[in-house]
Amino acid sequence: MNAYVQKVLDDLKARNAHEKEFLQAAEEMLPALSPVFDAHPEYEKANLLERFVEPERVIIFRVPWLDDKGGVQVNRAYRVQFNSAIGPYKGGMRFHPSVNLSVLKFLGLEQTLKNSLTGLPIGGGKGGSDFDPKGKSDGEVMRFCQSLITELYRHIGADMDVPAGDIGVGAREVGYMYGQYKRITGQYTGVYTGKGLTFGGSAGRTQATGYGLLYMVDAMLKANKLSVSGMKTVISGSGNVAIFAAEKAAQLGATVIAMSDSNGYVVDESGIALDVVKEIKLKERGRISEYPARAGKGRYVEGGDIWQTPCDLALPCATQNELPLLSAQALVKNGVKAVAEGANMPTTIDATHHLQKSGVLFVSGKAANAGGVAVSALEMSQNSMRLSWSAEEVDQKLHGIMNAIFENISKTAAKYADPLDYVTGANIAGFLKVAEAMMAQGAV
Ligand code: NDP
Ligand code: 2IT
Repeated sequence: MNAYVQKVLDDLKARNAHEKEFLQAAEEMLPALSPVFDAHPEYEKANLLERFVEPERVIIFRVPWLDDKGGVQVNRAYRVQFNSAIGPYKGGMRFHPSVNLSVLKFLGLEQTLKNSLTGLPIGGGKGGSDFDPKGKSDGEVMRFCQSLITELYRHIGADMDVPAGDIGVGAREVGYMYGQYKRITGQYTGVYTGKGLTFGGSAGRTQATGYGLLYMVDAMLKANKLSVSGMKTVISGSGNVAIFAAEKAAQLGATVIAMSDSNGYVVDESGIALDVVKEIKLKERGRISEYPARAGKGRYVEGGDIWQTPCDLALPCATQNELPLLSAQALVKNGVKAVAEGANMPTTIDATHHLQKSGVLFVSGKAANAGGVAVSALEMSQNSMRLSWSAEEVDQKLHGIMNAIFENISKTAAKYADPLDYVTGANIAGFLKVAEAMMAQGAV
């Protein structure tokens, strides 16, 4: 590893010893950037990497809200404004009990390179709260969202910082947050993406991450003389990303045989009935365990490891570190051909290395799941122009963006590493643009 990169990584570990997810993301990313620093000694002179790994700003605040019994509840919320070199901070809000500063810093770091890879002018940010939307009434979720924005509104703006959805934040939550922003500021601007279609949302945003993931997989498989068609596919999660990944996979001729939630997974060798999953998860906010009874087929496994299910294509679309080494070993043993990350950092570092070493095609989240934020950037453009594009137009642009990302990461991989090392390709390609913009804008 380049000595300067090593030194920055060591310092980062010493200064943030308790932030394990953030350090994991940095440990995956920084070593891959070594050839960039070998080639650009001026970056080291400008202490570019020290600046890059430190978020520009972190906002931490209290969110008090009234539950249905009239009691006051308090949660903690954050916005990590990571990097604005190439555009306004952009990235989702996550509501999940596991949210803490480390998780949001890892997500902000990844988002910065992901957004760069889209080719669109968006910087990196991420936010969220340890609020758990599960089991809360609509009214409770609304009051929580309103209270959160009563504080956050002063830190965001269409040309400053544009949040969106992530785990636990979908159209309902975005609607409540956007409504409160508008109420307080009196401004009808594109300050959030993932809005409802009646108030400035973009056609195709709901589907974008999952569809984009499959466009990426399709491009990668074709480049390696393989095809999605006929592939037995396992997809973890059953939220926004997983559901629309499953939809596009089936459209491309794959058979999706397993999906999950945080309690367990279902296996249906005849092909998951996605309309049933949508009904349970999107309409009723229910559990995947209901699938066999509702679909009249398939079986449910409580707990367990979905990756033990033999498949050709594995798409982790739930959360970070959900695919550890043992799971990767099972996938390899069962003959998996490709793994693509719909979630952010779902595969641990040792699992990633095992898959790559074993000849499995692997594409990391910052490239593979960039379709969501790419269509968010298209939503920002439409809002600025006071226009709306059709679902077909947006989908065509999304497809073009995902193909361009694949071309960029594979060319970069070939130039700096192994032509099939799309992980290094994505890290370097994403970083180069941010680095150039940071250098051009001066140090302070
Ligand atoms: P959702 O909230 O819609 O769905 C999340 C899914 O993952 C649910 O099935 C959930 O199960 C499961 N899950 C969440 N946390 C855990 C956990 N700790 N252990 C096991 N399963 C868990 O979120 P999204 O689909 O939007 O996000 C999924 C992933 O994709 C995240 O990593 C997110 O950062 C990433 N992503 C999302 C984008 C988007 O546009 N939404 C864009 C790019 C990446 P349960 O219901 O039981 O909690
Ligand atoms: O991780 C991600 O890229 C997202 N959650 C989507 C971010 C966005 O601004 O659309």
